Amino acid sequence: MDVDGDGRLTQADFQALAHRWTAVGGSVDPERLASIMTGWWPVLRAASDPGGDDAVSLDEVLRVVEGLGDMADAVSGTADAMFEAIDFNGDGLISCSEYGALIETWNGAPAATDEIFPRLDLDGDGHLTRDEFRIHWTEFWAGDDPDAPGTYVFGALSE
Ligand SMILES: [Ca+2]
Ligand SMILES: [Ca+2]
Ligand SMILES: [Ca+2]
Repeated sequence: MDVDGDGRLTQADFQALAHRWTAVGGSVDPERLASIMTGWWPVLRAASDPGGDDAVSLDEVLRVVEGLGDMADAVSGTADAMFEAIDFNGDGLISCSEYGALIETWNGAPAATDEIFPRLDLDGDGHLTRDEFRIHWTEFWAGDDPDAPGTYVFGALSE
């Protein structure tokens, strides 16, 4: 999420993310997607930046994730909106190549997904359903199991 790489989250990071996502152009309304992405910022700031310096550090983010609370709606809303944005052919499923576009949009650069996609595709039918995606997305934000497939929902971990 730290789009400008300065080690903290600010409103500018979320605006840049929203811009990336509205450029993707799947089946979702771009304005809805942008409002969901930029909508993370006030929630995150309210929950984690009581000092009010308009920036959120990694430690502060992790504290919010510990007690997800008000973030739960933002998290599930984002999962659905991303799913629709990345489902380019509108068949209600995410293919391996569509998943690759998701990872590229989040990270701002292409990344290999051939090894990760099969882990996320729980029933091995070659697609992620909306339910599969929600499971992984929620696991990423709220789960405690580092070996769960959802750990890789954003792609491979950095070395
Ligand atoms: Ca930043
Ligand atoms: Ca699709
Ligand atoms: Ca599947």
